[in-house]
Amino acid sequence: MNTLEKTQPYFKNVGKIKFEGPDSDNPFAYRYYNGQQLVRGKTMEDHLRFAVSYWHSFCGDGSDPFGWGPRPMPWNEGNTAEERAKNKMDAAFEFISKLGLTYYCFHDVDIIDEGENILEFGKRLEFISDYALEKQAEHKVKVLWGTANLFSHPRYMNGAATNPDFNVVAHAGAQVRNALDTTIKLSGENYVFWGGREGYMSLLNTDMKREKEHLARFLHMAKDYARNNGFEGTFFIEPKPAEPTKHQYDYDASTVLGFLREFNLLDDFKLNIEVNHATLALHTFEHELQVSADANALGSIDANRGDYQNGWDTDQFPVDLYELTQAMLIILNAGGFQGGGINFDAKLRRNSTDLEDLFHAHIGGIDAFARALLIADKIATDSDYYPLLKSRYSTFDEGKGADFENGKLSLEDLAEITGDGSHLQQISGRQEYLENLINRYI
Ligand code: XLS
Ligand code: NI
Ligand code: NI
Repeated sequence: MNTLEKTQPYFKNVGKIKFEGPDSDNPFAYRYYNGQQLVRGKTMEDHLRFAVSYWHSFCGDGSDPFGWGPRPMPWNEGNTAEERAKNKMDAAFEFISKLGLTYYCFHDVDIIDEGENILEFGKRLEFISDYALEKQAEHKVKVLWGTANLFSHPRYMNGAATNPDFNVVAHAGAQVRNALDTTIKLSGENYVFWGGREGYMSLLNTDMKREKEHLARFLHMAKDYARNNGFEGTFFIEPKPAEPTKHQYDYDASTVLGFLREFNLLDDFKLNIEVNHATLALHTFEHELQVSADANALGSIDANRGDYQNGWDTDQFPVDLYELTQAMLIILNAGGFQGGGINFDAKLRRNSTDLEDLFHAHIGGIDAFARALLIADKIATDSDYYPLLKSRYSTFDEGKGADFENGKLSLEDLAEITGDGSHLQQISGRQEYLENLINRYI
């Protein structure tokens, strides 16, 4: 008996997850996510574009700095890297299609082990991407985005594109070229750069200006290569302020937008906003979404949640309706994602060791987002939320306020208009009213 017969299907106790409505008491069903349901003339599936992330769901074994991984991963069996990679891919596609989802996201090293060197890694990627093409066709599953892991291997300890040693930068380039080839071959819709080691631990040994210029040069090369090889999707940068380095160059959405503008990359790059990275930067998720949307650069999101007591990237599955509703209000108002979707960059807790736990985690996250979408849509259509927000700025809609916005006034004009200042009124910001309004619709 070979390994395949022994272990497949991997998730024997779970069938296809279906929509059963809010009253269902089946833990393996959706209560709110109904892919084909129309919301504002668009299906829920098209609004949300959920993706499963390969690394957390099929590679992470639950290890932490204090102990090795307790997680059972029956798909890790196999005598060769190729066999193990195929088993893992079988498990991934079984899982994605049981959830009824359309997308997955991957790093190059997630889908097959690197092997001895970059040349062997390239051959292995060709092998496993052939298999991925078969699986994608069979299950009607697509790639939301691909990426290269330029942070785990010790060779990148001083950075990848920002490494002070050109030889390492060149190696990173080879790895990105292969990851782009793989993404293009699999018709990946987007490509992500998360600068895991692009930052510094100490300024004493860092020429920050030169490193950032190298990063920009590298991104231009990657973009040019992909465009010349038929890639029409969007590139995303995923901001994160710290961890693993003390200070990462892609600190937050504003910093990344400034960088993209400075180095003339804004036509091709948008942002991938991760909840737990926003909170690490001491912003809310909504803040980062709004900053991106205002720059017409809200590309995609990595859905997860931090922990109020722990100050690191805990990557828990999203559950908080109050926060997600506020996020969905911004996403809806921005007209949705530019090319991307909702990737669950989230992992099971170390002590969640049943195979079924992966289903509970995703079902919970999917339903929480679906519900937030429905609530946000109701707030947008039935409540006075948007009119109230707009009316707060109504003094700029006509007269002198409009002249101000249109650049028709000088500072002297402002002084003249205000006179002795006696006509100023006290106008409430009504924060508590608005906070209650969100709760009223949940
Ligand atoms: C890590 C990042 C990573 C990226 C992809 O914190 O979130 O998972 O999403 O490299
Ligand atoms: Ni992420
Ligand atoms: Ni993260």
